[in-house]
Amino acid sequence: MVSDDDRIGDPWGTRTPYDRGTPWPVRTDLHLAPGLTEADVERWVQSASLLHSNGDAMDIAVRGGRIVGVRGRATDRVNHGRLGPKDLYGWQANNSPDRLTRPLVRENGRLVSCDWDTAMDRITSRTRHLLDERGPGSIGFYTTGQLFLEEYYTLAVLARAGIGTNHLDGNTRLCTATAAEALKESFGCDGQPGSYEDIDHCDALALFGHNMAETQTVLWARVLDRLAGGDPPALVCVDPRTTPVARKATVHLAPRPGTNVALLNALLHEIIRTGRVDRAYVDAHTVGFEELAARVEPCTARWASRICDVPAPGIERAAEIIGGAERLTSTVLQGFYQSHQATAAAVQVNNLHLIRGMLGSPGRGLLQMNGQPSAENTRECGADGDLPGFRNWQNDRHVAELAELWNVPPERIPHYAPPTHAMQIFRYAEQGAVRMLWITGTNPAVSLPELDRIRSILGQERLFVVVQDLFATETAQLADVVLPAATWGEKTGTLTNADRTVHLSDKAVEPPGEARADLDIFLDFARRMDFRDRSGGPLITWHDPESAFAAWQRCSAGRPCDYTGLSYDRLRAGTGIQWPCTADAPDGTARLYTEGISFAHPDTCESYGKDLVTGAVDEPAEYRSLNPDGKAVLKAAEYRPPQEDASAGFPLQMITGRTVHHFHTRTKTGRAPELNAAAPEVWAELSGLEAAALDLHPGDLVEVGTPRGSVRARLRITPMRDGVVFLPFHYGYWDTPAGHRPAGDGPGRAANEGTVTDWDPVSKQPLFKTCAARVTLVERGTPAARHRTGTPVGGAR
Ligand SMILES: Nc1nc2c(c(=O)[nH]1)N[C@H]1C(S)=C(S)[C@@H](COP(=O)(O)OP(=O)(O)OC[C@H]3O[C@@H](n4cnc5c(=O)[nH]c(N)nc54)[C@H](O)[C@@H]3O)O[C@H]1N2
Ligand SMILES: Nc1nc2c(c(=O)[nH]1)N[C@H]1C(S)=C(S)[C@@H](COP(=O)(O)OP(=O)(O)OC[C@H]3O[C@@H](n4cnc5c(=O)[nH]c(N)nc54)[C@H](O)[C@@H]3O)O[C@H]1N2
Ligand SMILES: [Mo]
Repeated sequence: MVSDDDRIGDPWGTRTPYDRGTPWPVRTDLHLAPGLTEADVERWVQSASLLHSNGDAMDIAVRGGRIVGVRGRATDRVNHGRLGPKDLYGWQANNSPDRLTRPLVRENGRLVSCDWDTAMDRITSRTRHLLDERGPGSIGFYTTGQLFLEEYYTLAVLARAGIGTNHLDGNTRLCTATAAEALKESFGCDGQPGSYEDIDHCDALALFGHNMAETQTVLWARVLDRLAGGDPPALVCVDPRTTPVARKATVHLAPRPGTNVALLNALLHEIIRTGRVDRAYVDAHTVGFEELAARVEPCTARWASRICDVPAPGIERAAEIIGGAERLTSTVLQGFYQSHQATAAAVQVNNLHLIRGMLGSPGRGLLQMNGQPSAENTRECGADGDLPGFRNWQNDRHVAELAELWNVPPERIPHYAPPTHAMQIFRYAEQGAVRMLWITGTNPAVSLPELDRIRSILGQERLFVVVQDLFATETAQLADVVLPAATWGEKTGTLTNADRTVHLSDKAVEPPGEARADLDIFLDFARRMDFRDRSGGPLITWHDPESAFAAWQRCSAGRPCDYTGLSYDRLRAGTGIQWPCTADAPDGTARLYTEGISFAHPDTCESYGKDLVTGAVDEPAEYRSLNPDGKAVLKAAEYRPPQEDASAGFPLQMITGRTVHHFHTRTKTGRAPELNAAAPEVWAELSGLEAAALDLHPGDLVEVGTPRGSVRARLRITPMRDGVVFLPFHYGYWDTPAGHRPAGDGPGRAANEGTVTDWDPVSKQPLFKTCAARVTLVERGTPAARHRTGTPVGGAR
């Protein structure tokens, strides 16, 4: 057992070095409430992390009916016992005294507590009224990447076949829409090609816009252990900031935000120029090479160095590492997905792997990462802008399969257009076409771009807003009905991490007060609405997590994300299991595409593809003629400059992101004392040179303004690109003295006051990492403030 002494200051814990191709050693991390030892724990209940997408398995410690700690599961394939700081301390939020314990309804402008019947009656009567008066298109659902698989599948069936609306999406739109889209563009279908074990085998590791050290601390510990062992991999980092990843990199490229496509085109150019292409692989498994080669032909390192403001020799060096690797593993995350030309850039990483034949064997791993713990399930189950089981909305046979499974006529399932994306659902609400919005497990009043607009949409009289959450969040405060939800540790369900590992999270304790599991709330709604199938039986035939899982297994059968070989019992046997898991592959599947490309055939594929620059949807016939045999598609994209770039009035570029100690809008981590104390207040980051040019010093109170809004924050000087300001997006208003943001108030605290309402044309993911800004002095810092904010908290950065 390892001591948990200072996992705030040292998020990754002690090193357990290992050599290439050997197993990653076990290290079991533990944290219990003060004064308790393992002997005091009455029960250990198996679970997995709900505070990132890594899927770290753990046991929850229970004593006296309460959660009193966590311990990493040594037998699990993902974390080999380790836990990160958010998991070690974050469970305390479950026990927080300000959890919602009863439903609330709005009466005379105020939210007042009520019983479940009253709250559910309000929802069902409004639903019925809208269905009669305006039809199913007046009802929208906005869900999350933080519920369980069983809950998403139930929600997808009740929304798509019960209500019959096309307006169901998740905050996964803000998170991993681009991962899904990039996989669909290259491989015809979503599904993570690689495995975390590729980290154990690779000789080169490239992280594209991924601050893994802070956002997947346990996976980063695995990388650190490889770096400390024999035969370590070369590390390439692409990030405008000198993150802890950059500090360990063999080559760190710090491009201007929004120029990822130019950089990647230059890397592809160099690899082709230096003859590093695996022609046999390209010929056997791909289409489109000639077009790609022609597109990147003019994209020399020198050309890219001018656009990205990165020295050409650095680009050449990175290309040598990537081009020379025998076993290349790459990860991609929000520095690509939330930046300009998101899908186009992420697809070029797929192209790097495809032209080098770096797929389907140990160490040849491509990881288009996820962010949220169950974002994968939102996508699989069709609770986002996809149909369940990675089915293709443009393929009538796929829609007919769902109709048969649910025993409804195919016309009941909307497929006249792509499932509506979240930004469009909010637009419809703004215009008055959507009149009811049911929000589960997400806090858009802090996490969506341009918050003044979001608050005014949610605050409209004519829009009926339902919010299902643990706390009275900024969003809940704008709701008409608030439903108190149970969460992790208080309900049972499964969740699938970024490398397709399915974990079971069991119920350890009762939820507080009258809070209920999201699954139970959805089932109750379906019952009250009396949704029927075509034979007059109930549309939803399951009644608890395990029966919901079985229903999902039937839906997944024969699809890429096939769960038919799994069961709750098997998931209780020691480790999570990677899908597809079937009778033929009972132990799961480490890597996809071990023998060529499997899901891109026109009859099977989830998507026929889109234009990478405009996002225009390709027709089935186009796809069939381009890719009749279902190979991988090498899609080229030209670089286009960002729409909103630095200008005279707003001379800097603003990027936003995360810190190791907080999760999103801090509803959980802000209530864990150790985590909150480590980063209690918003700050802004500038490079030393940039700060000097603006005559600013660490600890100064500054205003970061964009054309849409502004934030006040203390300044930190950190090593990063000049010309860029960074804001963490974690801070909202629930823990300010007012508890909310007063209307018409001046500068705020949330980074999204200033971000832009714009999205990638292909994945529709908002651009949280590309807009123009200015930084001005509000008040000089005192020496104390300087000391507090001048150096990064806890040594983590
Ligand atoms: N501690 C912590 N961990 C988390 C979360 C959390 O909130 N806190 N959230 C989870 C979730 S949902 C997600 S989605 C992931 C996100 O995980 P990450 O993607 O690792 O996190 P971010 O900080 O959003 O962005 C990563 C990096 O992108 C860089 N970047 C910004 N603009 C550009 C650009 O134009 N080009 C390039 N190349 N890089 C750029 C930023 O400098 C930043 O360091 O983390 C997960 N894990
Ligand atoms: N500027 C900027 N904005 C961003 C990003 C960025 O990098 N920069 N990143 C984007 C990304 S990647 C993401 S993922 C989003 C995250 O944005 P949000 O999803 O809005 O953030 P969270 O704070 O995770 O909100 C989750 C909510 O669900 C509640 N909750 C937790 N567990 C449960 C449960 O079991 N049931 C129910 N019903 N509720 C539960 C929590 O209390 C919380 O209120 O933010 C996006 N916004
Ligand atoms: Mo995310």
